Amino acid sequence: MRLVALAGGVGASKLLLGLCRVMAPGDLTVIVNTGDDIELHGLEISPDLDIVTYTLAGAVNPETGWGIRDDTFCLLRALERYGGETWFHLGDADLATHVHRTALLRSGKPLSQAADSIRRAWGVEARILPMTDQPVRTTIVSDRGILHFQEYLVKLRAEPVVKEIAFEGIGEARPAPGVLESLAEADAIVICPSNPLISSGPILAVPGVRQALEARAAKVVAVCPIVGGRSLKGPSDRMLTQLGMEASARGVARLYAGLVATFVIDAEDEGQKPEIERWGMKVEVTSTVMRTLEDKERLARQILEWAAAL
Ligand code: FO1
Repeated sequence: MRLVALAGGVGASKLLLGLCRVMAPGDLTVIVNTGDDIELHGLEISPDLDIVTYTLAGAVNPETGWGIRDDTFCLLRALERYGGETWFHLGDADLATHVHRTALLRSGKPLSQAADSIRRAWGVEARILPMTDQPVRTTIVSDRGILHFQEYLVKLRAEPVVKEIAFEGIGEARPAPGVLESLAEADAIVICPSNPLISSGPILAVPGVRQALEARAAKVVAVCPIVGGRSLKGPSDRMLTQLGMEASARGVARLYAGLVATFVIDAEDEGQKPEIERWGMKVEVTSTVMRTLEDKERLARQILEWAAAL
């Protein structure tokens, strides 16, 4: 089965790891959010692309879900002397990825080629595509001003109240090579359990992607990132609430109405199944919390079965 997955960072990569262990990884294409990308220390950093790559390579730091296992932080500590910005924790080995990507971009290569070069170097078989080659920046309009997404999330620990989310540059963005083609040709499409506002949201906002997904809606399975009203990872719950939406399976389903055939919710939210089904989606109920490798493989197997049934 040729599978395409739409992914953000940590939550998505857990499921992607499960998928790669229960299917031929070469049949998987991952379309990754790049709205979180940031330039720091003169380097181009693509956190979600790196999280997916390191996770599928078996190299991600298991304690954080981002960065490289057993990395050191000598460069960042040395930078403190000069008053450099050290709130974004870039490990030494991780920095090599950013140096390599930045060199490729500065030599005129697009981000999609840089991402491909990095995933090949890590021996990852699944295809990893950025949503776009053009720069898009997720910006948080908050009670503490206009913030880059990483400033909001990491520097200010998601404490500011979110008033609005903007994707700067989205009007000029075009789907990266392979994005529309893979969506059109996929046997099934999975929306990973990522934040619908700032992970799958920017991917769907790239001109042409939402329409491409709508055309394949009969083949789309989405996994809900909210369980019992709380995010599995990150600030999705509080962001939804602050923007006047419901932090629940129902609230996420409403955002995906018209895009999804099967919506996967956790057993804790089973009571919301009839209401979500009224929006024309089939609802599957299972345990969506992925703590162990077995959890990831079990959920991945179930998703493949539900996708095959579409
Ligand atoms: N997340 C943090 O909470 N703190 C960090 O210092 C941090 C550093 C970092 C470095 C490289 C990288 O690829 C990711 C990093 N992340 C960090 C994670 C990342 O910012 C977010 O989890 C994603 O952008 C959301 O998907």
